[in-house]
Amino acid sequence: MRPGTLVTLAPTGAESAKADVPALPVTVDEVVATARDCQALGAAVLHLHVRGTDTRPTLDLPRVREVVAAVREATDLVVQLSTGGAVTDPAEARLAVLDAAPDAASLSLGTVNFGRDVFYNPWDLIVELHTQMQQRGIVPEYEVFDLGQLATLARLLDRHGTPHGGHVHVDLVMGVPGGMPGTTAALAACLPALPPGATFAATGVGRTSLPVMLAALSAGGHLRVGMEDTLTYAPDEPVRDNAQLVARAAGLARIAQRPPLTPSEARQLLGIPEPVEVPR
Ligand code: KMH
Ligand code: ZN
Repeated sequence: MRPGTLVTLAPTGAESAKADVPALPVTVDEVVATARDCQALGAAVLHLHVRGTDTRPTLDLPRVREVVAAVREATDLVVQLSTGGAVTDPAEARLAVLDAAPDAASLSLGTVNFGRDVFYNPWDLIVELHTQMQQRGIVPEYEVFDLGQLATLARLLDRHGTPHGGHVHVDLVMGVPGGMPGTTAALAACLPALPPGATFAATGVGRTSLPVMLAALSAGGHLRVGMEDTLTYAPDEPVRDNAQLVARAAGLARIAQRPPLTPSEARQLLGIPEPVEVPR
């Protein structure tokens, strides 16, 4: 496979309110338009948190299925549903999003303080998500908020086997208040703890977005960007839209001489089969 960068778009998240951030895509049409624009700019994977018609985060299954179907119809992106949800979501509802049969899903590897909240990820939930994804043919992206969670990943793979698709892909989520900082030193500390053969992406929350992106590229890593994590493009300059963030990431990937992977190449990398062709 050619050297390239997997660009994952995380357009919405569960933390920001539409009233505070009008550019946040929350309706089906807004999510689809964002996904389409960002695919054209170099995104290959969509990390998706769904919002209800009231614009608030929801794990309501019919709504999740509706958004997944709409994105699939309009784009070729790998659809990766969040099983992290919002900090208030119960474990059962987070597991139930797997019923929407995404290509991939996030799997957070440990409990972490999340600002003033706690993002709750006990061992039994981690194992349940990992096992259910294996059984359902869903490829996990392991979300790592702190160095010790990579030891949890090693234990998980050792005790419960490799994920569906056979490839381990990790996203280092850096700069969450309560997790590891978004610094080159923290990213470098994670590298020796990655499982053999694993690939990694990195995401820097808030003002750590740019330094984490540069550190990840310099270490051969992939990128996740989007308004889930970043609402300020530069000091005193709010992000205009998700496309602005994807364009910057794709540009840096080209400068690094590892241009963005296509969705098809992303599937190859992650061990996800091509979707069944639906005429559009
Ligand atoms: N919304 C955060 C509490 C994930 O999507 O898997 C958790 C999160 C991680 O965003
Ligand atoms: Zn997320």
